[in-house]
Order: sequence, then C-alpha cells, then structure tokens
Amino acid sequence: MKGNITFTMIKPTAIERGHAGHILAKIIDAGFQITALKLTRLTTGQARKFYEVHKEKPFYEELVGFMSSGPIVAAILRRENAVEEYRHLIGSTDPAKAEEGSVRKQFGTSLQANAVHGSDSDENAQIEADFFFSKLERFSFQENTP
Ligand code: 3AN
Repeated sequence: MKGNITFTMIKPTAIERGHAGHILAKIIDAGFQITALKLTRLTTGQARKFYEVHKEKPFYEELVGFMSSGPIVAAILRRENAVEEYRHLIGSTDPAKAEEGSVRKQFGTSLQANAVHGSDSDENAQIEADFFFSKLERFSFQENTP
C-alpha cells in the first residue's frame, strides 16, 4: 500500500532568495497538509548523516557543505500517495530538465541548488521525518479533530 506521508526540505538558496513562503503555498495548493514544520540549520555532521546514501558519490562533500551553509525549512507532508505526488509536484532533480510549473523549474537554479528535497520512498520518508521531528512536534489532523 502507498504511504501517506513524505518529507521535504527547502534548501538554503531557496530560503536565501525569499522563496520559502511561495514554495509552502504551492505545496498547500497542491493538496498537501503540513503536519510538522521547522526552520533550522544542519551541522556538517547532520548533513553527512542525512545524505549518507550518497557518500560514495563525487558530489557528496559539496552537497554536505551546501546543505549546512544556511537555514533550511523541514516539513512532513500528508496526502494520499504522498511520496509519488510530491515528486511529481517538485519535478526532476535537475531544474533545467524539470517540468514546466514544477517547484524545481520555478525555484531551482542548479542540480545542487534545486530548491527542495523530497523523499524517494515510503521507507525513506519515515526515516527522514524521524531524523528531524519528535512525536511531540507532529500534528495529526485526524487525531486532533474533535
Ligand atoms: P532527488 O533529490 O531528486 O531524489 P538524488 O537523490 O539523486 O535526487 O540526489 C540527492 C541530492 O543530491 C539532490 N537533491 C541534488 O541536490 C544533489 N545532486 C544530485 N546529483 C548531483 C550532481 N550531479 N551534482 C551536484 N549535486 C547533485
């Protein structure tokens, strides 16, 4: 069964350029509920851990440096089939190849500074959400509805 949460980060360049609000609005307009949200900054060690799966890649150290270079916005998003739907909304990894109207096309400037991260599987969505948020920091619309 497809999961209903995904995890995203708005990357440092997109924050610096003042796009965070626009990106969050696009996410909400596309039908996602934000169930956890924070502005934070990764240490180099945290960025290394988060991107551990890419540690053999040539761009790993540069990516770690970039992702810890300034504040990021981290969020858990809820929607049916969240991982796939969110990857569709953000578009291809390379903004130059991303679909018209996608987040990366609109706000990304390079492969590295591609505006947002989005989980690539239900399993990773869970791991990444747990990396950033405690249980207390998550809001469940279902559980909190009277
Ligand atoms: P996605 O974020 O679309 O799942 P991945 O998992 O292939 O893409 O890459 C993880 C991150 O590594 C991307 N968000 C991107 O910023 C960065 N990245 C991927 N390929 C390159 C590259 N060739 N040069 C620099 N950064 C890259």
